[in-house]
Amino acid sequence: MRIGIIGLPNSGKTTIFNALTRSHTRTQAFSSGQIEVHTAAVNVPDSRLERLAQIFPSRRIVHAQVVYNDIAGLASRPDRPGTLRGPLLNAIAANDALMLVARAFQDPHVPHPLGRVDPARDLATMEAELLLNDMATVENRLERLATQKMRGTPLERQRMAQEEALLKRLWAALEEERPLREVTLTEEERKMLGGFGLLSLKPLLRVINAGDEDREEEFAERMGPNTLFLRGRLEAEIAQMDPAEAPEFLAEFGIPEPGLDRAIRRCYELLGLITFFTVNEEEIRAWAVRREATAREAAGVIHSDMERGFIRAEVVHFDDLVALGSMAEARRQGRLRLEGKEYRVQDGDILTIRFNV
Ligand SMILES: Nc1nc2c(ncn2[C@@H]2O[C@H](COP(=O)(O)OP(=O)(O)O)[C@@H](O)[C@H]2O)c(=O)[nH]1
Ligand SMILES: [Mg+2]
Repeated sequence: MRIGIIGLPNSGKTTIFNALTRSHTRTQAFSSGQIEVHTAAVNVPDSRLERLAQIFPSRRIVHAQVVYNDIAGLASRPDRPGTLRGPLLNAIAANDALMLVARAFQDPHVPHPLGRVDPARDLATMEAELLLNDMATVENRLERLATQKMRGTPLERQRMAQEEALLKRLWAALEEERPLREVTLTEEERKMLGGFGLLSLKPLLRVINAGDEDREEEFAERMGPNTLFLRGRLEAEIAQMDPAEAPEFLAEFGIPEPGLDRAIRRCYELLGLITFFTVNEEEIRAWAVRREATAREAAGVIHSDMERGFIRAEVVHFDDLVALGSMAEARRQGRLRLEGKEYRVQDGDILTIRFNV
């Protein structure tokens, strides 16, 4: 899973990137406005892996991973929103979800590109920029279709007519200032739009980057859906600490759970992801798959050969295995089942895929 961190200059994107990835990327009070991308992968915390390691000793633990991209350069002139092109558009479009950072911290030493701290306005500004950008993308595509649809085979013309109808629907939503993620689309329509780099189609997590002394309650009424409250600088400092010392600081500042964990959990919810596990002779591993995925789809997350050659899955749920203590006991009690390709994978399932190639 790839998450793009975007926001106005000086909103604290790099600070939050550091907090969420335990990185040490330099932050700067005067942004250059240049396109700049920092990338880091982090393990998805999941204490069930450590528990499984007690049942299956001397195996390597492999976490699922999230990749964060800290992307500078969007809305470097918020007074004059532009249309994104080339590398910046590609850098944003390459993510599965976007994290939009809005500054809420006050600091006279850090200039605000719009003069005054106002996170609600900044979120609106940035979201409008994503919409405008999608309008330009849809418009370009419609113009190109208008000239192309006279040509081609009947089948090609039919496909282009379908695409045109779909794009007109998207255009209507954008004109009403509705982001494309609110438009109901079929799987097939999503595929059709896959390569277009439509930014408002991506799941969006809004992040309020507050000062060290701010409290979440103060922002409660301004926090819309899919909004995460983070004290970026504080969280970045805690993320650099010796893990043994961190709990005391978290308690002192009333942070129930580090931002790193909370952000990932919110992204899983936003993207509708669940976790399943595999165990073999060498490793115990966690994987992410969309909720409602079938056993066959889950196999495809591991390897495309496993999806193609899928025969069946042996399934035991983490809770059952932990309660019974071993695979042998789970088998004896009938909790280790054989499931077919249509089985809906549950969060916490441990899967062994049988397949042939
Ligand atoms: N006081 C305060 N300063 C912050 C906070 N978050 C970021 N900053 C400062 O704001 C400036 C810009 O931060 P940076 O993360 O580089 O913003 P970016 O341009 O969005 O990547 C830096 O000087 C940071 O130290 C915060 O929560 N509180
Ligand atoms: Mg930065």
